[in-house]
Amino acid sequence: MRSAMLLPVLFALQAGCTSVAHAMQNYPAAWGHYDVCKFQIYTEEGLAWDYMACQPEGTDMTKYLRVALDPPNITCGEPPETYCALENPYMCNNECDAATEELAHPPELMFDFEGRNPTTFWQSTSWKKYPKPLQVNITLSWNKTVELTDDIVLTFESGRPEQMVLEKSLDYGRTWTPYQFYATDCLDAFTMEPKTVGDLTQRTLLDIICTEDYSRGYVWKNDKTVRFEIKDRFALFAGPRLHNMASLYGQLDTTKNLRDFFTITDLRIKLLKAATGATMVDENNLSRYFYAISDIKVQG
Ligand SMILES: [Ca+2]
Repeated sequence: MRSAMLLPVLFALQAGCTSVAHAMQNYPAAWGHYDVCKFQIYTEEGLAWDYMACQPEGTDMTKYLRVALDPPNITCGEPPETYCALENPYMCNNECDAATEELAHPPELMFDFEGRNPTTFWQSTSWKKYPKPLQVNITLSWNKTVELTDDIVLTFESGRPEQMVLEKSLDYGRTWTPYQFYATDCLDAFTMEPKTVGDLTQRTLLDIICTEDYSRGYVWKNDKTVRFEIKDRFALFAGPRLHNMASLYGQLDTTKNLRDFFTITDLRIKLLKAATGATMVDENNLSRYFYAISDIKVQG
């Protein structure tokens, strides 16, 4: 994970995760609760050795999670439903039938291998109980602690939600804290000033923000992703001195707040308002509004 994410310039070549503390008197035998690893880096002066906390490679954590939906019966297809397109209320050829494999959209399709065409996706029932907005919680649980090493990326097959909160738990779902708020209008939805990760500084890199970057109305055809920007926050922590990025995890290990921030046992995606693509909701055609997610990426 380090070579892929934390060292975009240095291109660390990790030479195995063997402890070399016995050979390096200037370095501790362990860095926090990690052994110390020796690895090769490219610097402006050429190849050099550096030392840092041993870490396993980052891996696709969606292979190991348990997913729970709330309400539990919110997945489409029981009974079969027909949907209209968000951008065209007269285009109603989207069918969901839980009993037919080709027309079913169960939650596991958020985590299968994506790359085929057409995409596979989970889909909710449509927003039929207007004016109560369709709200869905998607909880991902690992039953162990996971250190995030890359951005969390959600890909929405229909429009991106107009309001959403990404939350995390560090105690197996007993308590939750927000990671990021997402809305077309942050002030209106959450009484928060809209910000982007670019507004954060080294001093404020653990601030919880509301962003409007991923909720813009009709452009969803071109950009379907909603991100939580782990890498940008890591880069803020490492600062401009890229040579120091190699010891990032060693520093993280001794900086509890930082470490806790990037560590989770569970994630919760609170979908609070589906895409409407318009200021006015078409109350006569609520089958245009629903959530559909084709992919969730969590690396750790
Ligand atoms: Ca999929």
